[in-house]
Amino acid sequence: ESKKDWILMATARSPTNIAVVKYWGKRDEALILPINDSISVTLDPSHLCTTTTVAVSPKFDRDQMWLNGKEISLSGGRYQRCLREIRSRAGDVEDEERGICIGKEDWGKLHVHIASYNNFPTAAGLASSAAGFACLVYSLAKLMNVREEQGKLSAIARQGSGSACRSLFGGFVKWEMGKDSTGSDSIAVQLADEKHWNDLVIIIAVVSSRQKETSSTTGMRESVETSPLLHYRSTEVVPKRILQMEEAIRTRDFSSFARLTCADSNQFHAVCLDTSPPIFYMNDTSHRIISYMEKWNRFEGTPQVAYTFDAGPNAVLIAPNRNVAALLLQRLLFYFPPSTDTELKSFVLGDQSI
Ligand code: 2P0
Repeated sequence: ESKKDWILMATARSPTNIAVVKYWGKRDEALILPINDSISVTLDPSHLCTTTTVAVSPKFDRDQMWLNGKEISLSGGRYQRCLREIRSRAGDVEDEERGICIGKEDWGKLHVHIASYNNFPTAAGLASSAAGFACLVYSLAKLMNVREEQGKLSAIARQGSGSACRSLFGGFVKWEMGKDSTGSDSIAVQLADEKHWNDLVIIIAVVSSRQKETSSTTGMRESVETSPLLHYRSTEVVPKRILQMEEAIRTRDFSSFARLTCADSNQFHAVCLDTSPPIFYMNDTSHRIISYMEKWNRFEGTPQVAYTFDAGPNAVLIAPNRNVAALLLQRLLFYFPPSTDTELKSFVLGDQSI
């Protein structure tokens, strides 16, 4: 057996996250620095997650990556930046049993193979870049023995995709926009872990699995360039809303949490409409879901469910507990029978599943 036959691997799994105070707009496109803070909930890792295995071997002659079994190009700036940032922080790795010894100076000469899988259909129109880059950065850091705090790793994942920095933590997570021009303080911090409020139930109604027409990256660039509402939102609205949301999460105040979540989703889509040319992410079914939820909440007097929509028509619905979630599912199935274009998926925070 040749001395060059060894291979070393690491595997990681990262869930996606759903923003309740949204990130929309960059102040630095290359470093992916946002114009406001954002807050998200990380989903249970058994749903909507990416699993990535990274391997290193002296036999590999170039970096290569496969997504769901199909080779994809690593030549994009975002992949290159993540790889470079991790390599520059690589440590020594020793496997005495197998006689493998990699000094930190060796990592620049070694190539990696990356195999990544999403446990949900990529075509389902659900965000995959957040889980994907979080998982890539975390698995590479493990392989290369990078001894950085999770916050530092989040700043690297951020350079792959902004929302990815928030998937490095479970529970409720804040992405602090930071002040620094290098992005060193634009990092994710955990506000509360996944046990803090684990009776919340998140239901994702897949309204359409069509690929969105305007990518988030392009959409937010156009909003920054043309929307006066976005400027007002990022300077006047979000700073206060972040404080209120932190308080609602800390005290598990579902009414406030739901009001803030819905208001923020609606303002984000208002910004999209305020962009020139306007961007439409929601469709008629999305609007019908909002009307229905608003009616239900108004009828009960206090919010029973929160809704939020990202850069697409799919609804993310949050119920305070399993009883309300069951009622919600029942009603959704009545108003939007699965024979139409709405497909229901349920996701639960914590271990249980309905
Ligand atoms: C969010 N979205 O906070 C917001 C809400 C979509 C709507 O983060 O250019 O894929 O890679 O930084 O992270 C989607 O944007 O964009 C997103 P890039 P990303 O979750």
